[in-house]
Amino acid sequence: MTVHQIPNTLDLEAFWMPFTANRQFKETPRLIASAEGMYYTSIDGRKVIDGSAGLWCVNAGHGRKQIAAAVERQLMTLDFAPSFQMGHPIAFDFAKRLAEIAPKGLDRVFFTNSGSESVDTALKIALAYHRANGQAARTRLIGRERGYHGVGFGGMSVGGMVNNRRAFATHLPGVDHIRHTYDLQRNAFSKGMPAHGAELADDVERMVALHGADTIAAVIVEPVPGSTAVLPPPQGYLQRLRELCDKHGILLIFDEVITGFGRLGTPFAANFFGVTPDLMTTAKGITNGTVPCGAVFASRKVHDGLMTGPESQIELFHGYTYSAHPTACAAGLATLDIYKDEGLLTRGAQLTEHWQNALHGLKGLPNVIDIRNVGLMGAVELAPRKDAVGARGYEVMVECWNKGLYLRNSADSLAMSPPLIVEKSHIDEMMSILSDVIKRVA
Ligand code: PXG
Ligand code: PLP
Repeated sequence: MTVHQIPNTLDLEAFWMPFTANRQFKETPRLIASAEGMYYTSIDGRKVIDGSAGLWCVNAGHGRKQIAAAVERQLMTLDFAPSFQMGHPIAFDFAKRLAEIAPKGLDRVFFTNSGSESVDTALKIALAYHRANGQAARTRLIGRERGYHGVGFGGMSVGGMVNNRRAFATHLPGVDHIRHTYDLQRNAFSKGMPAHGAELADDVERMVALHGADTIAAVIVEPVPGSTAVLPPPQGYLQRLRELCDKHGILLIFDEVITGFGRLGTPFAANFFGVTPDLMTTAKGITNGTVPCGAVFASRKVHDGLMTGPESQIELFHGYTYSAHPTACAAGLATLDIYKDEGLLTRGAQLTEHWQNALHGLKGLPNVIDIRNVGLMGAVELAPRKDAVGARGYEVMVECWNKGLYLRNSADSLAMSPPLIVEKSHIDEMMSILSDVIKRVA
């Protein structure tokens, strides 16, 4: 296997890289110099197609001048404004525009700076909501195995990816997890939503039997887990989860940090699946990945449930210095304009079939044990090597980079989700590189 090697003229030591094998990377770095449209350019001048929309965030493609211009204009006009007991107009404009495209009923918007902050915010809102409504005993938070909800203590606690938890022994108390829905035996090579597993939602009943419904504040799930390499929900699963949460007075939180802003060919996964949560967390695509920003969408029930007490009183003791940062709002408004003008929030629907066929065309290649897809998300699962889980996935990822395709590997799963400006020819280019690499490396 060749590993992309550059002359080590840059000093890479000081930057402690996130979610990276630092020592391995610094031996054989993969450095990106620029990006335009669907492509990165590496520092040695190679074009690399962006198969994962950056980190699932560059939904309108790279180098959008309209966003850059809006950010520059904003920085020159109002670089910062406090949002605690003060306001600036475009924050309200941005929230209103977001509310207009949100799933029906989720039209109250709380700003954060990232997916992790959105998750911790939503969990805190859920706790505060129950307390304000006379149910202060509802403090338990239920996540799901194999879930990813960012890296704050809240998100880590409800998350269910073992590596993200193991080193940090301390979690929030009173957290539990329902079972994940990945079932290779029954559902391998499903196209779209798998047929089996709706009954796994009944795990909520197990939580209720074990802990008592009156102690449970919220259930949080990704409608389609992304970080654990794209696990489309079984048919009927999310509907059942919604019914059970309603039955037991539990708030349902959809973590749409990845699935939000058009990734499934609908504005949000809630639209795609026809299931509306009480709270919805977003980030990433909200500014096309340009300026850090996140937002929690709340139903009127939740929002109004907290607008109680004397009017002079702060209703929610929560917020970030950079909540509704002017540059994030400017970037976000320009992003929403692009999504609207180019129809990007629904464009994926026209490409889903081509995407599905192209991905499933990899079936039969060596060591490919599963292929999954929904909307414009997809994953190829490789069999782990004996005694070296993740090695095959990592080598394929590196070799794809060398051959001109950027994708994400999670152990031996390869996850892809291109910018929503993708053309069929780009999809074919991605699959052609991936197929060659799997044949040689896997
Ligand atoms: N919730 C979900 C569902 C996510 O996917 C977060 C919360 C946290 O967002 P921030 O902005 O704090 O990173 C995420 C982030 C990958 C990958 O390749 C996924 C994420 C981030 C980086 C890489 O799987 N998801
Ligand atoms: N740490 C200190 C010492 C602070 O003063 C603040 C905010 O004022 C924070 C942390 C939180 O920072 P942020 O609001 O950017 O999340």
